[in-house]
Amino acid sequence: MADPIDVLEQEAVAALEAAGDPDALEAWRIEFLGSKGRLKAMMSTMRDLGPEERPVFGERMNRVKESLQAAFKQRSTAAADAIPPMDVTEPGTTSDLGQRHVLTRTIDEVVDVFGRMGFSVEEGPEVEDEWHNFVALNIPEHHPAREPAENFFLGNGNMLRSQTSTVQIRVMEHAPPPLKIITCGRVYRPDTHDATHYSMFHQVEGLCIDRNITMIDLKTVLFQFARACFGPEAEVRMRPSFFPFTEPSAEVDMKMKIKGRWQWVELGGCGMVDPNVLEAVNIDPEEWSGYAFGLGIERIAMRRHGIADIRWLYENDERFLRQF
Ligand code: FA5
Repeated sequence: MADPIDVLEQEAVAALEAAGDPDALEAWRIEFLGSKGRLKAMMSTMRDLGPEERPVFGERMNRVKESLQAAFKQRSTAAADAIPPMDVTEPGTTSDLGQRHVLTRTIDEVVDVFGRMGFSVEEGPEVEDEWHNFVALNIPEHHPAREPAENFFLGNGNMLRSQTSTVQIRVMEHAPPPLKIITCGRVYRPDTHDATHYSMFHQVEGLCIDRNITMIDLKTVLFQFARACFGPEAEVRMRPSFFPFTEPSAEVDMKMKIKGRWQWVELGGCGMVDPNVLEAVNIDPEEWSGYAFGLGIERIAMRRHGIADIRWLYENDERFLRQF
């Protein structure tokens, strides 16, 4: 009958030779040398032997174990050497890059154009109180702009701001004139969604307070903006209008080429800051005057990029957004 230690050793050596990769080598180690492996199992049969056979058995088993451990180490080193080194010059896997939303880019461009004309950027909260959204802006209590149907009131005296003109007040409350600022941000109105209206949209508001400011300064700034934004042939037109916080007031139209045809497009409102507004923030209207304007940023982006429907800006359809 074959000696069981010899049989185990031969089987182990043959299996080790057949194990070609790191996974197979690890499986071999567990099978033969592991704590529940075959060598351990055979070792435990020693207790069945007589006292004179035990040392011989133990010594043989130790030799087999040491020889298998050495063979395993040699095989493992050889297998590791056989793995081809990583080629760091190979092209990596690429992932899809995102890009900034067309509205974010438009805001950056608007800030850049006004920045070059000396306007600094201010910010204000989207949750506002009625003082900043209406009262200080000379919008009296029963004015139609304060109707619940025209606003998102929050029920605690606060509301979602309906215009960025709120930031005019916040800036003038905290900084003395002269002032030359813009602010870009979201505003909210319960308007029905259609191709040109959304219930959340963005405005850029400008405010300049200094001595001897006139409508000419206002028109010059809007004209420079139109040219920077819509090309060197763009023009600006002001149509008389009414806003409670400016006097006189005007609608701002810009003339631009759309699909090869020159068109006047309404972008916002503007005017000379009403003396009542200056008084509400303790600025002396006898000494200081200024202009303000507010333009719709979606409308600017739509005209610049030929986007026919404002709703597309908010659908998050990558096929649409990737075009810009
Ligand atoms: C105002 O909001 C005034 N605060 C502008 C102003 C500022 C006047 C400073 C004088 C001095 P108006 O409600 O017209 O004005 O809105 C300005 C622009 O916001 C509009 O011309 C349009 O471009 C844009 N806008 C208005 N409603 C929407 C809407 N529902 N969706 C998208 N854009 C809109």
